Amino acid sequence: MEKILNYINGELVAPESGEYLDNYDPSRGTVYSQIPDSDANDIDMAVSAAKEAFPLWSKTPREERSRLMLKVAELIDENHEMLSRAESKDNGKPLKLARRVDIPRASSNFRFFATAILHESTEAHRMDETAMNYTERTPIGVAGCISPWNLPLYLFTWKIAPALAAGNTVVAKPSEVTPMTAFLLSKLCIEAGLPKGVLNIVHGLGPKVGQAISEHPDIPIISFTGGTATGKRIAATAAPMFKKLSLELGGKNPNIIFADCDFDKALSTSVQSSFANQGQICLCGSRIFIERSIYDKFRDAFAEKVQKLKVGDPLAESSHLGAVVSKPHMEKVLDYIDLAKKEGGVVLTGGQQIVTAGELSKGYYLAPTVIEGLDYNCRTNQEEIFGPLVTLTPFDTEEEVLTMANSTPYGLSATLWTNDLNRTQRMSTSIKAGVVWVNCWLVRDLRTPFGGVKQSGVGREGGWDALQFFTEKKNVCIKL
Ligand code: TXE
Repeated sequence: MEKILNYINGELVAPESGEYLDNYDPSRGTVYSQIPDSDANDIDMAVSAAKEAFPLWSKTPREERSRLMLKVAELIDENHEMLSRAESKDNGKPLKLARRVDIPRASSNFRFFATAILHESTEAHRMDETAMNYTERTPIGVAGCISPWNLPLYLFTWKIAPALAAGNTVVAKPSEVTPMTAFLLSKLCIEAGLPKGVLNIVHGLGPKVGQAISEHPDIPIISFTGGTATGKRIAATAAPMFKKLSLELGGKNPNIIFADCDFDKALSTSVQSSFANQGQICLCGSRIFIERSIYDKFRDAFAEKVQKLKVGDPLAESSHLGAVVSKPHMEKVLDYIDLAKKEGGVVLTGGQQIVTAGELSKGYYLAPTVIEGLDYNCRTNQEEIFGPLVTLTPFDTEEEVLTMANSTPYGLSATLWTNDLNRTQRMSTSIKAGVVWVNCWLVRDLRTPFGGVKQSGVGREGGWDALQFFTEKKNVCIKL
């Protein structure tokens, strides 16, 4: 059985403990590889390597940093099919989704930041005849990067690429639930000739390895993507150490549909924004609010489309949904379906585990589920579920739907369907979220800011903001 290894100081090494954890293929419910059960000792080794590599890497000319990162992007593209299959096997997502989204975005993350650093500028401020000020931006040191299981390589590279491009060295921890593509990336980094110690990847459990990153005195900056509860724990550890933090956390995103929308576009995109990646994208629109005059028409058409979605083998071209990422996560979503029923919800379609015969019989499959009739304030509509479950709620006025949309502890993204320009401006200004999509969903330009408000996190990642996050700003004031 394949053993995943840590990538420390340019080499693939076993964990100090010699201990390993089982890694599951969620589509078949079977153990298919082993991951290092690393601990603080492995993080200490990784930090030493990263510290040693920092002086040279931070002074490596941008063109050279860019060249190496573009080589990694090129190798990701060359290994697109192998990485897509690994991603699908580790996460349970349809292979076609990994091919179309996850892996191309991983290489574009490296490509974007490898070229962004070649065009960076800074600022100067002249004080008449008194002084000239200029802003100097420098890399910070060893950056800690911790990522989740839902878009494994996509979000892992989203942190690593800007950190490296800015001239930091990195100690990174992928989710223990989906470690494989991070392991494959380390092999590609070796092949690309990334200098040793520049990037270090340590596998293992969050409370052990992730916590060791949060509390390590020689990691002054941490970029985290994951659940809000975990974000709180990281902040509690890192804040008293005055570490620089970027926390991309949970979401419970409203999808608001007005009667004047392009009905067919709103309908088809809403199926996507509800169930892509089995609903395991923090940007999914899990609460759908529909203007009352079109509620019945939308509800019936939506439920009919969802009912036709095929849940099955992630490797099958015909599958729209694959397996959810783990047995505990499947049980968590099933618990929420039970809760929704107790809170008065009516299941329009789905609501159950899907058990198929043959080799998929032990896989973690859930039917895409649509529920109506819940109060906007109930737990099902307030808590992040992060699975193939959405709720439908009618509304009459903009004020009413804004109250409901803004009622949760989260504020990550929102989707708005209307052709009324003034309403678009009113609503997008009043919605509490870091991203508002109008008549579209998940359209991303890496130059734009990305991140949530409230308990969806702090900091902005993606694009120029990420490069700013991974550098220190200094003002130099020169007497004229
Ligand atoms: O998160 P977890 P998961 C959120 C999504 C959902 C969650 C799912 O909303 O809530 O992420 O991902 C490590 N100290 N987003 O379950 O458990 C853990 O090992 C340090 C939002 O993986 O928080 C893993 O590597 N690290 C996001 C990582 O944290 C710890 C997009 C995430 O694990 C730790 C994607 C600890 N004490 C998912 N405990 C967005 N907003 O963009 C665990 N970890």
